[in-house]
Amino acid sequence: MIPADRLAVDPEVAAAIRDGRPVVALESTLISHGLPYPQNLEVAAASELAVRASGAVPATVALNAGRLLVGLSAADLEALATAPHGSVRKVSRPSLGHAIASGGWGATTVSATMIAAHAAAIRVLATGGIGGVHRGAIGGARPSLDISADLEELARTPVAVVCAGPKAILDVPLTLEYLETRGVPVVAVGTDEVPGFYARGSGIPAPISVPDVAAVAALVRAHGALGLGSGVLVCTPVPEADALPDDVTRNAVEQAVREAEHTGVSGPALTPWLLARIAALTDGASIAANTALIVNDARVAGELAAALAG
Ligand code: PSU
Ligand code: MN
Repeated sequence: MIPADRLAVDPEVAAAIRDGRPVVALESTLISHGLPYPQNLEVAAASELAVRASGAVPATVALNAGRLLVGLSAADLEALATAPHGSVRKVSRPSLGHAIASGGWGATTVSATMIAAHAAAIRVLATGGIGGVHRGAIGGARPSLDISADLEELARTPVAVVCAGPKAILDVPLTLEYLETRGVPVVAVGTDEVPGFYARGSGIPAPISVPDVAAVAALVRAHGALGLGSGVLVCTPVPEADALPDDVTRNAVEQAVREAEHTGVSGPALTPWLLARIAALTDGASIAANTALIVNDARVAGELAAALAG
């Protein structure tokens, strides 16, 4: 458990949690490492508004001066979004202790945001796309074994994470296998396919499919009541109007992954590198899809939190 002196919960967020009103945690790595300025700041603000429009209180999570902040001010969001490249750490479970000890700003990935949310008794989190099993992680001449800490966190921390599917840069079938092995339910809302991040579909049947957010809430409640300890991965497709054409995505992702191999970029730097490269290869079209799906996820997460609180 995170000690109280390492956790700073914003007063509005704390009051909502205390009163049993709906709250949604929002991760911040997509602000510092996932999107360029000014789109990162726009999407952070729009996500908070989308959560509010759904009747919940937003709590963007980050780390500063040795404490996990649950709920950021507008000035905090701006500081994160405009920080010079490389000055904000990307913080996940393995790097959380070091980041706290070192001070300075840190942006939380899904795994670190889940830890903070759980410590603050927040049950719902929104992101763009979760991390997962990277292409080439398993098999091939030299497997990288690059598997996101997000997956292990979902296996051990009871928070519902709303996303638009695993990121398209990943090996999506292996990511789903990993989640199944580790006991994480993956539920798609309003579609039979696993949502494909930039695209509405992935061609992969969803392990669980439900018609609407009310049904997700029933699943999350039942899963939680069993005390199994794991989270739930909720996948909702990018809005139709904002989706990227399948061939555009496929070509850009394949080229970016090939270039990453040649360049030798690896570890926590890999995902931000790939997202930035895909943005360049698609002339920014991927950024428009990414921002739209993030805000949509925040909206759905707000509805889910409201349904769980009601
Ligand atoms: N969704 C996005 N953009 C992002 C991320 C999610 O649309 O940048 C971030 C999340 O913070 C997620 C992280 O936890 O990418 C995964 O990084 P890695 O593959 O290094 O675990
Ligand atoms: Mn990794």
